[in-house]
Amino acid sequence: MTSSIQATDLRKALQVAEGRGELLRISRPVDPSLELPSILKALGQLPSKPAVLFEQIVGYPGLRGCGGIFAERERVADLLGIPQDRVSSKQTYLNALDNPINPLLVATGPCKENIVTKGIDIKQLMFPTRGAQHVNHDYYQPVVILKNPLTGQVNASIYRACIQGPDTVTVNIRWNQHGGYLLSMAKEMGVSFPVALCIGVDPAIYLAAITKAPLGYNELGFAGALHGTPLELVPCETVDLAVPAGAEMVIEGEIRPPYRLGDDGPWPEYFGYLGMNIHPPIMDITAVTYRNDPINLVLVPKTIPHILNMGTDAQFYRHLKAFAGDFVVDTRIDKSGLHRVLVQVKKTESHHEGLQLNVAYAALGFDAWVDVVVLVDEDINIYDEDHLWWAINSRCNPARQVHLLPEARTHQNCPIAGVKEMFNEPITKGKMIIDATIPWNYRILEKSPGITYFTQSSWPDVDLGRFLEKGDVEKWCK
Ligand SMILES: Cc1cc2nc3c(=O)[nH]c(=O)nc-3n(C[C@H](O)[C@H](O)[C@H](O)COP(=O)(O)O)c2cc1C
Ligand SMILES: [Mn+2]
Repeated sequence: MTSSIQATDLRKALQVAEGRGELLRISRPVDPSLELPSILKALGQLPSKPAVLFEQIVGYPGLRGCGGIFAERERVADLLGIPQDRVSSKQTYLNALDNPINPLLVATGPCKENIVTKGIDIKQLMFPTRGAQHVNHDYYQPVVILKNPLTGQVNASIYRACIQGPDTVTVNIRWNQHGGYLLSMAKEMGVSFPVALCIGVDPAIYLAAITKAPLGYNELGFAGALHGTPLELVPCETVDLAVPAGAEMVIEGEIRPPYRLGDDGPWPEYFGYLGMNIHPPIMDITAVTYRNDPINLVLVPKTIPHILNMGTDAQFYRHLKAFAGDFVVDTRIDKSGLHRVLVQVKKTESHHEGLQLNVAYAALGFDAWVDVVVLVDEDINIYDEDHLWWAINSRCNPARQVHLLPEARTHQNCPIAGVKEMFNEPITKGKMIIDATIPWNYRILEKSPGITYFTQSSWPDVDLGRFLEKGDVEKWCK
């Protein structure tokens, strides 16, 4: 079932989910600190995961929360108007990334229904969440809009915000993200760095914001291209930035000289561990604008999944295709909690032997977080964990086909490497290639004509209806 509504803001996205019969409305009061993420966690365990709208938030009359919007692949495809099929959805994504549509600046929009510039107490205006047990700060998960202080080039990404005071939050802008580069430019120039935190926006903006594009690329143009029309932006009230007109809430502010640092952490990081205590820059809030009865979209890693990494998936596919063409059949990244990538290759001639390892090296070069590469043949389903392990156990001789590589930079969220950051050591760990492809000489070695040592057992198809009683067919063959 495909929706005819274009999900160009969060409310339309919820309508699309409702139209698909996939919006769960919870009308009983829910405490946003720990109860709300716990409900997301429980919903995340269900075989088919709904989007959820929390209609009553304890302590916040009129405000609502939502989650789980991006938990199901089919729903996301519908929200973004992209194909269900994995390979063609990658292509659609890449076409949009390569052909961005610049946003359109309009005078005003729903996010200006309420404007607060005085006596701001952010925690009164929007409920935050703690996200998990043992967390002692309050957080938002906004789309963060920034500008290059020299060129004016816009950047959009998700960096979490942690409440520090009534009108201050930290923004977890790490030095190695685009926000970090731009902030260090502002620091060098000694100027204030304007920031807009957008809570509850169009699904395409969330997808674009977590997409790793080249520095200088405006992710908002990519979001527009996914819709096929420019995004509508409105100017901020107090800083020189423009934000999505349909945002549920926008928190405007500045990171100002002398660029104070605050306290954030632990937070339930995407790797599945409570993160470190860190000290991101403090943003002074200068204005808050919001729609009537604003809705907060809550994203807590490891509660209900989101498949927003489909963009990185597509970029990884292109990365390996560019290197090895048709030898690479399909790829899959599994960043969340595993830092693993899966690569399906097809050996069709003797010269292909060994090329799978070059592909694996290229995979390791995609990004520093790639720690494990698993190589499989074209008949292995990389989306089926059992099938993958069957290939690893039956086609990979670990003494020869597992390759351990020296330590190199990885992601700070991997605890066995990230903890080193606390001791001022490099965030490094070893890398591993698991080559579960059948070696070429084994692949072609025949026991008898047409039968190799790796020919799988097979049976002809049978129509059980010819052998079973009608009642048994109904009972067993549904
Ligand atoms: C829910 C969520 C929260 C995130 N929080 C952060 C964060 O706090 N800090 C960070 O550096 N990246 C965070 N990310 C990842 C970035 O959004 C992602 O790496 C993005 O590509 C960065 O954009 P940039 O390349 O423009 O810097 C988060 C992603 C998601 C989905
Ligand atoms: Mn960027």
